[in-house]
Amino acid sequence: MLTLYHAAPSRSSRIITLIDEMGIGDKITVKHVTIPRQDGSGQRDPSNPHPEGKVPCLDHDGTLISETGAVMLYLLDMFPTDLAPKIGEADRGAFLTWMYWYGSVMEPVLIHTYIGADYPALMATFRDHAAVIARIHAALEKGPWLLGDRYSAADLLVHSPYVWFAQMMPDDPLIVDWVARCAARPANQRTKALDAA
Ligand SMILES: N[C@@H](CCC(=O)N[C@@H](CS)C(=O)NCC(=O)O)C(=O)O
Repeated sequence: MLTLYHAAPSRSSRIITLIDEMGIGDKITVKHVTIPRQDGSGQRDPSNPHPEGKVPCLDHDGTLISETGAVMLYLLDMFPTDLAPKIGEADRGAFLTWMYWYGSVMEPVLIHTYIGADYPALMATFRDHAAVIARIHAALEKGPWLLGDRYSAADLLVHSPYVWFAQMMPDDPLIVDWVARCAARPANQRTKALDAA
């Protein structure tokens, strides 16, 4: 049995969108939990099994999967669709690179940039927002999606912070248009409506 612990809206909203895109809503139970919000509202939910009380968290028959990228890859491997290249397909390496780069480079860089943290060690480890933008821009020059002709879960994940962290949107028409294309997808719109409700 698969159970997703979700707080609306949050990083786990991307898993709701993925489930919708993949058409696997009947295979997963979604449990709504509360989380402490940065505005001081909300609180940790004792029913959420995530070790730090965060979302998303996926429970598969007692095994917990956390970290957005890992939850996405787990579902994409379990229920293969066109949303991800399969093992052995040409784009699999590029796809994995985007999925891991998002969590280990892009999100940290966005947060460091937003709070104005400017330390040589951060730059050496993660590079900066200009490097993040350059990487996305280079892919979209071949676009319209990160993997070229094919929309994938990498687009779903990588575009997302520019929607909820709009002040970080770069002044780059290629990226602005791509974020708008991703956000306009029906599954994204449905999640937005559900989160609002
Ligand atoms: N790196 C994690 C971050 C998860 C995360 O920070 N989720 C937020 C919601 S957007 C949360 O649960 N915050 C509650 C808390 O910090 O206690 C991921 O991508 O899954």
